[in-house]
Amino acid sequence: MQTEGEGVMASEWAATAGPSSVVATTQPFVEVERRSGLGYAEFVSRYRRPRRPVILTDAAAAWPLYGQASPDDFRRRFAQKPVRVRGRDYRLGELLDLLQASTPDQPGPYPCKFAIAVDFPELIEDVAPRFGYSLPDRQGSRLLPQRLFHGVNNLEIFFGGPGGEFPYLHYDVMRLHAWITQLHGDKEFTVYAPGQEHLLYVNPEIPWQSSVENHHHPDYERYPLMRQAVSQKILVRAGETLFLPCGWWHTARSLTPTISVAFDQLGADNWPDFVSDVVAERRRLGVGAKGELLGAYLRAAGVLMRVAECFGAHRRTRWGDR
Ligand SMILES: O=C(O)CCC(=O)C(=O)O
Ligand SMILES: [Fe+2]
Repeated sequence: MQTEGEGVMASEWAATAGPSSVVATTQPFVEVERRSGLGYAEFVSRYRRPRRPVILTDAAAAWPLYGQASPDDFRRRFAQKPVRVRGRDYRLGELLDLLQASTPDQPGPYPCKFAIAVDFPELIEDVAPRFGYSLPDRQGSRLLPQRLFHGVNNLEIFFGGPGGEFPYLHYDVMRLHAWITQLHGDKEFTVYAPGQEHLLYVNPEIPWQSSVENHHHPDYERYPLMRQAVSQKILVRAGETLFLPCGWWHTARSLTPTISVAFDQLGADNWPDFVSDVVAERRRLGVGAKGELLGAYLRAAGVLMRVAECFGAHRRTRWGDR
């Protein structure tokens, strides 16, 4: 189905119910399923290995913040907390007021995102343990130069209001797997399967981002190939966690006041993708020879990490532990 002005939509509200009631599609990729009580082995074989997104309804159920994260809860705990969004200073209570008054016509600021470890250290224990589906994670490995993650926040909290739209279409940098838990409200993700880069006007300077402005409503005169791109809308509701495998292009918008927690995962399965993006970035920056060396080191380190993982490495469930 292709509608003027909307590109190709695999389905509307692809995952509003369980696997049996997803909307049928004629598109080439499979619908996003909504699962609960999923076993780890099935998660790996059915979703992570084939790189198929899934919504887990109970992945974060053990977090103390689960079910306790409304704007009112945050106002009670943090109303006076100073926060900075897009160069402007607010108190969190004031920001939450703006977001609750936000409408699609007059949206409040978005994204209001904060590194939990830096801006909300009080919350670290409230979003733990890290759920097992998202492990192992190599990002904290001692074999991995941590400067590679400079500027990448690995555990973020987002506040949004109706009409708040994420500003660019992207995949998560360095091809990390993305995990996004919706603690409050409804957020709509628009996702594009990997392999459609030739239709998405990839920004040559920032190859994990599309250069299509206003991508929620693209200008198809200017970006005609976008019409052929197959997208899918996924509604993620309070309590649910979206797994977006590496390389899936996505963007999001809040339909109601929302609070979400997002983090990334780097495992053996997306290691080759990670290494090639890291090397390609060095090449793009004109330091290709250094990039090749780094790539060789990372490939070797990956072998060691794989062995270590057989003995339980990279399975820490506390944030910040290495
Ligand atoms: O929740 C959102 O607005 C999208 C977040 C996202 O994709 C990201 O931070 O990488
Ligand atoms: Fe993302």
